[in-house]
Amino acid sequence: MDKKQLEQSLVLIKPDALKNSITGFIFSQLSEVHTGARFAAAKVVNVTRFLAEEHYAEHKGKMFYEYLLDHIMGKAHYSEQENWKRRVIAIVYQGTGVLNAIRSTAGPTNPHEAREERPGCIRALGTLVPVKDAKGNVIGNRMDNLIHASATTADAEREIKLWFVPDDFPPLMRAYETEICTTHYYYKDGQLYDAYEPDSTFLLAPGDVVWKTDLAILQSYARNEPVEGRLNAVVAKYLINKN
Ligand code: FUP
Repeated sequence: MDKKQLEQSLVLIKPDALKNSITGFIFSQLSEVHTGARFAAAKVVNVTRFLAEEHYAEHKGKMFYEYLLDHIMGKAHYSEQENWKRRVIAIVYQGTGVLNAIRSTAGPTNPHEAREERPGCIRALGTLVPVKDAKGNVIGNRMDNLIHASATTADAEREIKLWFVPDDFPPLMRAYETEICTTHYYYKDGQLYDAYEPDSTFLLAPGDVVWKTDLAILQSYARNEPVEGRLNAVVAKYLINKN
């Protein structure tokens, strides 16, 4: 398979789409006959703050950041009593030109603009929720825009490696280089361990397939060397649905 056919995009079907039961519509819009996109991997995820912060790291500090996290974590759409419904469906699509095809089917980020500019696109079915300050003045909007779709090849690589381990893909649908791990890794409270610690989470064992770039980060951390990349971004996917 050549590089072009290996182009991949991360799509997240967000809690507002699940709550409004339009998952089937979204799958239909994104299907291979419309976009040329094939399924490469998929999972149902209860999104923790840990994962949400990594996914939206570029928006940290912005006015809407906390609302964005509440949205992707399902807190904006499901109460504490229904916290088991707080999920997103994470899908990796693959095919020539999938990044543009999916972004185009999704439509503009802002659902109001989507309705004006691209009637019929997925995000045209979304809504804007006003964000208010302590005095009740509207200071911005939370965009309930139903899906996330990777914007660029660099974003796609970062996002896919954040949400998925290589074993989530059929071997021939892995778009990024992998390596075989040769040591044990466990994680607890921001620290990496090479043997089990009480309350730590198991990450990897010898023989496991790992993204090459992730392994480089883990090895640098373990050796106390300067690290290019964030440990949390490596660890997050191994913590998915673990607690
Ligand atoms: P996109 O690439 O289309 O997902 O858009 P952005 O990266 O610009 O925004 C990320 C998310 O922040 C989107 F889901 C929309 C949301 N957002 C808000 O909720 N309020 C804002 O004022 C701006 C963006």
